Parts: sequence; C-alpha cells; structure tokens
Amino acid sequence: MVKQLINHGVGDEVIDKMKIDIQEFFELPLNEKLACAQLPNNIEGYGQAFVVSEDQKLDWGDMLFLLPRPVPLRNMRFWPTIPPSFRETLDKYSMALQKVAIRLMRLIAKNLGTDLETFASFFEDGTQGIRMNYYPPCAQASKVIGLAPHSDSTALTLLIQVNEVEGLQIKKNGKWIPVKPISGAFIINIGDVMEIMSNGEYKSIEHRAVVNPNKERLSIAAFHSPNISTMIGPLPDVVKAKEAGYRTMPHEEFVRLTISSKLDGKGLLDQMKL
Ligand SMILES: O=C(O)CCC(=O)C(=O)O
Repeated sequence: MVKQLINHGVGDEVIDKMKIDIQEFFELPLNEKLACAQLPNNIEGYGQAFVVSEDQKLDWGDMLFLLPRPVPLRNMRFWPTIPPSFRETLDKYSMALQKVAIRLMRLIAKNLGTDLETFASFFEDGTQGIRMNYYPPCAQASKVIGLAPHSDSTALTLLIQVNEVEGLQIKKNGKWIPVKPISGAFIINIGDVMEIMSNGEYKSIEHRAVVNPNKERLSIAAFHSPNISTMIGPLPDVVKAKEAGYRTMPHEEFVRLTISSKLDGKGLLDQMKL
C-alpha cells in the first residue's frame, strides 16, 4: 500500500473546484481547447506529453500543462478562459500547493541535516508546473499507455487522481504497483532534482499511467523545483565526506536537458550520474 498525504491543510473546496474546472475544460469541443494549444518550442499549453519528434507514438492522453510559478513569468496565453472561473481556481490551487510543498521541503531538509532556511529559500520563489492529464477510455487498453514510464525531472510532485478511476502505477522492485485513488489525498512523488540535491538519499520514483477500457480518467500533477538561479547538484553539506554521485549544472541547463529528453524511465537521471 502506498502512503498518501492527508490533513495537508488544502481546503476541500480548493481541490474540488480545481477538479470541476479541469473536467469542464477537457469536455469542451476540440476547437475551443485548441485556443490554449501548445506552440513549437514551448512546453506549456494543451496537447500531448513530451512530443519530441513527428514520428513518435503518442501516449493515450491529452494534457494541459501550465507554469503558474514564479507568478511574474506566467504566460496567460495558455491559461483557459473557459470555464470562466478556471484562472482564479488554478491560482488558488497553485498557491495552496506551493505552501504544502515548502512545508514538506522543510521536513526533508531536517531529515537530510541541511540548513532548513537555506533549503526552503531555494523553493520560496521556486518554479511550479501543473500538468492536468485526461485519459480517454480505450477498448484495447492493454495495447496503449496513458503516460509512459518516467520519473519527474523536478524536485517534489503533489499528485491527485481526480475522478477515482485507478491508473497510476509506481515501480517497486521491478514490479508495477497500482496506487488506489483516495479522495482529497495527495500522492507525493520524489523527483530527479531531489535525488540529485540529496545526493541519492531520496530516490526519485518511476511511475506511469495506464488506461481504463470503459472509463475516462483525470489526474493533476503539481511539480515543484527550486528557483531558476539555484545550481542543480548535490548539496555540499549533504555530501560532506561522501563522494558526490551526480553532476552539478545551472538550473537552466538542466531544464534544457529535460525538455529535449523523451519520457524514458529514469533515463534523464542516468545522464546526471557521475
Ligand atoms: O496520471 C497520473 O496519475 C500520473 C501523472 C503523471 O505522472 C505526470 O503528469 O507526470
């Protein structure tokens, strides 16, 4: 059984409204959703996950990916105006989840024995991406994949399964384990950036989404990373006497590496290992 976070302080009304608004968005006719369509060389907008070539087989799902934080860098061009409450709803959701993420970062910092304030400060004006996933049913569900196996390239993800249709699976000891939806609970996924910063003390988790033969499924993943000026590499006071197990590089360079890689298990992290 995978543990999930409850009593996180995010109001039911904030989560429920987010679920309603994203469901309404995905129910719109295609031409209306295309008002927020992805553009070449831009990861935001409505479309498919990690399209890196014309020839690749796409996953069985649509998504809307937005970067709500840092707030001054929001690109409202991709933010839906239908349903009319969408922007306000996402704004509230984004802020509430950022707060939970920072509280979790402090606990992780304590556990790592690194300075709480310094570690939390990396995330105070950090980046946050929110991917809203819609997986239509597929009669031949076993022949498709909703979202290919991957670990998140960010630090910490707060994920909710929106409509209680099972589909998320995590890889444990080489086996895929289903994660049961629990209403109002967040699944906390460790991402590659956390594995790197903690010098492997925290391991990122490989996961995927499978598709249901009869029912549509929705999920919302909120990815949190340090601010763009933070170097991505093992924290010096975590490494101490040990060898650093990962490369260090500017955050922007790390993001470029991420964008150019197709979702491929923990492949991105392998490129960072020393
Ligand atoms: O649909 C899910 O449960 C998984 C979503 C996910 O892993 C992602 O958006 O990165």
